[in-house]
Amino acid sequence: HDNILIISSVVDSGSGSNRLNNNRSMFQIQGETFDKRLASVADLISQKKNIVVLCGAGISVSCGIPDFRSKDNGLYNNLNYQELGLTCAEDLFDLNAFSEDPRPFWKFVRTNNFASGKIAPSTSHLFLAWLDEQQMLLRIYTQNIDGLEQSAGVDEDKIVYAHGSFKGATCMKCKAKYQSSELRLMSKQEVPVCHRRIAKKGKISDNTAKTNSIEIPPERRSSRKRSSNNNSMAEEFYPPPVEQGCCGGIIKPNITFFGEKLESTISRRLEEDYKKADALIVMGTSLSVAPMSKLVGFLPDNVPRILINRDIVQVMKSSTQNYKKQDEFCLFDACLLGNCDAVTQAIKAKMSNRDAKSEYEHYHSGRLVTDNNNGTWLKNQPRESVLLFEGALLSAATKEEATLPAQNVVVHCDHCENEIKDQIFCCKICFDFDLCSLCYPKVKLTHADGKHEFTIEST
Ligand code: CNA
Repeated sequence: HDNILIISSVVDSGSGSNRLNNNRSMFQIQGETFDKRLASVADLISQKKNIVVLCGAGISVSCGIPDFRSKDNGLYNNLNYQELGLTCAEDLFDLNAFSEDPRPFWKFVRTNNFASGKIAPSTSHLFLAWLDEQQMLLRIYTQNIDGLEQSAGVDEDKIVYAHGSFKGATCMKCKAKYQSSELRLMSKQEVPVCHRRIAKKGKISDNTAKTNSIEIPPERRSSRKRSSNNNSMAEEFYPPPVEQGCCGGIIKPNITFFGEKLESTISRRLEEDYKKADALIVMGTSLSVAPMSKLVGFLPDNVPRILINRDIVQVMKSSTQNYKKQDEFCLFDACLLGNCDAVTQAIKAKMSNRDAKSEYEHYHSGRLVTDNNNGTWLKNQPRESVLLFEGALLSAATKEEATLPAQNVVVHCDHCENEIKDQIFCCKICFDFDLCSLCYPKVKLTHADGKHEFTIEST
């Protein structure tokens, strides 16, 4: 699990679903009209006191921060990576690429004001703050690194930054910690470097040598190939000069790059929340980055799951952690497809029982998916559970775009930290705990006092 895993595309699961077929208690969207079905979703949310939210880049798109994978405006399709000095857009958040040359990343951060603290939260962020105010929110697991949930007013304790945030930074060399206010100033430099004084005599940064390049163990290095002939910034990177006696190490914001471990506290927190969660709202995420994508399958089956996204997304059943079985999918109890700002505004209006026209006009153009009979419906998601809002994209549900996710999965043993190359022993209880065949025999006895069962998978 240790690395963030990329599952490249949404998958169509063929017929049937675990949740529907097993007759588990499932929330039914009631009503013949769009308005009644929306009210039904709003009613459901209103009754909950411990809502878990899993959110992603989509909720910050209206703040001017592009997501990764949207075909129209997403970074992966639109980033001028060559101009930045990268081989591909995915390298922007790749630890190996950053360690080789942090300039593209920092240039991107400056251009997009990531560390500036100047970006205002969206209606969707404010909706989350409102849920918190109503004491309905148990936790937000955000994959976003922009910190806008907190800017919107959500209590800090209610937010888990699954992939870290710009609220702090660390020197890669001496591990000195920097606060967001310091990071804000430092991020104006081409590459922020550590200005902490070195206490004792030792290595002092020398700008003629790569003394402050980031050290990452070879096994964590990405296998992605880089071209040698890229572009304007392709000349060798040397750390900027630093004052004598200062560390000079490269500063890395406290965000999780591809190729890095997620903090184990995230899994522990989720395991605690498991017992309390009474609803799950998934917002603005393609669910293509594991392990967070597994949260949807991890929560108990009787927890209603609501999707707010431009398109339908699906994930594999994660409790078995079986990435290869096509037929193990979780379905959402309701899919509210469209721009999440319009959707959240509509839900909030319904929950507040307000019918002022101005509140309604954002979603009065809303439709039931049954009104939209174009194309073959390929997803398992029952049509009656899908509501369409402004900005909805149905193509993923009606076009056979992908059948299987690319198995670009790297799993590391939670004990020895080596990459698992053969069998993976996955804990059935923990959110994200895997062992290799060498560690399994000894660790299974100590892990949770030997009380947790494991399943076996092959890589
Ligand atoms: P993604 O894979 O790019 O998916 C975004 C999803 O949001 C897609 O399914 C879109 O259809 C949907 N979407 C886009 N715009 C809207 C909208 N206005 N309303 C509703 N839905 C919308 O991004 P994920 O978050 O799933 O991937 C996780 C990555 C993205 C994390 O590691 C993040 O760090 C990373 N990321 C974060 C930010 C940020 O912090 N704002 C920006 C870009 C990428």
